[in-house]
Amino acid sequence: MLMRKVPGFVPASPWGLRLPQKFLFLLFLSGLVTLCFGALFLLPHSSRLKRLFLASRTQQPGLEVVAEIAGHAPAREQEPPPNPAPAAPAPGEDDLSSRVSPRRRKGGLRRTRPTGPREEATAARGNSIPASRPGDEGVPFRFDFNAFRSRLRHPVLGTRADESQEPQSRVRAQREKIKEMMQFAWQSYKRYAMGKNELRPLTKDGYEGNMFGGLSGATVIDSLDTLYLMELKEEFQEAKAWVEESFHLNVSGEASLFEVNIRYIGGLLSAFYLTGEEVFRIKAIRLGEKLLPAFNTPTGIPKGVVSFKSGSWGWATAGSSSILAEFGSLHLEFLHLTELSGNQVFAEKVRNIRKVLRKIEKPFGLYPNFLSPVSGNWVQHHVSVGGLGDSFYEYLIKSWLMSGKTDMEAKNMYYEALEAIETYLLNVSPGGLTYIAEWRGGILDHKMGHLACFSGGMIALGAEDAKEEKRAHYRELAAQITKTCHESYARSDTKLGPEAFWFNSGREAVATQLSESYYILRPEVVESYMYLWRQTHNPIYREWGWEVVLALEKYCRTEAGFSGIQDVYSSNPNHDNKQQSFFLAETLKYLYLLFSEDDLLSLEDWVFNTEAHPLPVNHSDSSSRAWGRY
Ligand code: DMJ
Repeated sequence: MLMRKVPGFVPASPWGLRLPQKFLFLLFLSGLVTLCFGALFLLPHSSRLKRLFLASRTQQPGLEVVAEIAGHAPAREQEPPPNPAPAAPAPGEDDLSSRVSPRRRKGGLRRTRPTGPREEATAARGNSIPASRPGDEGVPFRFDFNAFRSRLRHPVLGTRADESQEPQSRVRAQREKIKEMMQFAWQSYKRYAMGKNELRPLTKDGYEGNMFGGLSGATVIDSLDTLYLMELKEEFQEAKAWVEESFHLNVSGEASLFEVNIRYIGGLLSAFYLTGEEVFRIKAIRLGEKLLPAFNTPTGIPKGVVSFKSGSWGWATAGSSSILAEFGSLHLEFLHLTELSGNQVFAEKVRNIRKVLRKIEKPFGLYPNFLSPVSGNWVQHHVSVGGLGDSFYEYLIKSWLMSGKTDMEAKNMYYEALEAIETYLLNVSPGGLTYIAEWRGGILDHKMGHLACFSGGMIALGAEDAKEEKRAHYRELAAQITKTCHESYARSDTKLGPEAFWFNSGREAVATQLSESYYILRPEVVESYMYLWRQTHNPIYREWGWEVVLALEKYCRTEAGFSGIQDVYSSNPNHDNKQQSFFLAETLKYLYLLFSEDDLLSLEDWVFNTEAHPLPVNHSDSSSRAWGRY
């Protein structure tokens, strides 16, 4: 013993210490214990020691969702530290499952969810998040990506048969040209606006807009799957790195529920299903959770605007009606959020929307564009297959297809709605052009918006599952509507189509005023060309698609990216200084698919959300989490 070797030391007790010395020793010992315990609180989040000792203070992820359903407001997210250092956890640490409390608690307890970039990066490395099915408490959720991939009927990127057989074919050169356009659009964005929502090519800077509640990088997220399928590998890695390092969810603005869903959630979901990279799955789910307060209305029909400031009920201030195309275009993404999280809340929210719509009386079987989320009644009788109504119909037929043809409710609603549209809105002009008019309480506006031109593709897509006696009719209807939309392009000086075109006073398929003559790089017409090509293989659709490519190059390409134009009837149009993110997500993707083999993102395996982000068809058995109830 050390003390026996000290000269002059006389032991005074069995422990060999005198009273003052004993006291000093105890004081030292208690100081040491206090120091060690206090240090635990100063350790980084990732510390194994901290998890071991403080586990009981950590709450179960996902509980804020439970609290929200119960009407409690989620806790305000913390701001991230400025210039946070990248997290460097030990191998095996930071799996979200390791932070799951073994017991679910009552009384509005909340987990500490990843908020800042550091926490998000940490969460993304984990491969499991907690399940929220009854009986699954504490069981970490895992999505079996390999099992999902093994169920696909075709390789994601196809077999590329034409390239091996016809390496120098015209179609290959056309496809390469479209790829070059994507590369140019991406590089311009990256150079002048990386991280902003969209590029302004004339002023060579970025633009955030006011639709995304403070979220940034819409172009990055919208581009991921297009870059991936075009095999622009370096660019895809740049986009992915930005999502990992710079896509932060701790924002507090007011956002469009619809736009965030179709662009961000849709883009992240697709990126995950294409690559299996966890960062996309985790961020999609976290962002999905941030959208849930929008559903806190008396009917459960979400308001159009969601406040990311936690807990606020924005619906009362956001106007009294919700828009059909907005609350009707959540179904595909929300089912996949449930599929990838195990959390039924997402699926329940959209099933409730369906239920409300199913019950409510429809004038002549038509769905008006505005509904009160408070009373659950239609607000006015304006019906449109263009803006305000469009993607609601699209999501019905795609819900049927995405469910692996088990969602009979969606199927019936789609064909019933289409019958009503045909009966009351469909017209043929004196010049023989078929178009879908807009309906205002029984009076028709004889116009079609550019947005309505997606309907050719939708009707083609739905034709195959219609009643036998209607199939040929729907194929023909799809072809006629698509031809009309092509006419709206062909009758302009630029060979690009206006925002809206009329069938009045002897003028057909043209805009009648300057305010409707602009083209903002929209995809709907080439979207229909793509579906009609896949259905018929009629070369006319590739010819028409190529006309669009040439027109985009001639009138929309600028030194620093692509821009919309203000007047399609001018041979020297002014630019609008905006490269819309949907140009990279949709327009270029649909063009590329039009010049590709049918098994590149085969329609047997994938449905495209309304922002052209591919989501997989459910090929699994009926026990699947999101589709189990059909
Ligand atoms: C896209 O964001 C989506 O296609 C949406 O459904 C309608 N508008 C734009 C493209 O025009």
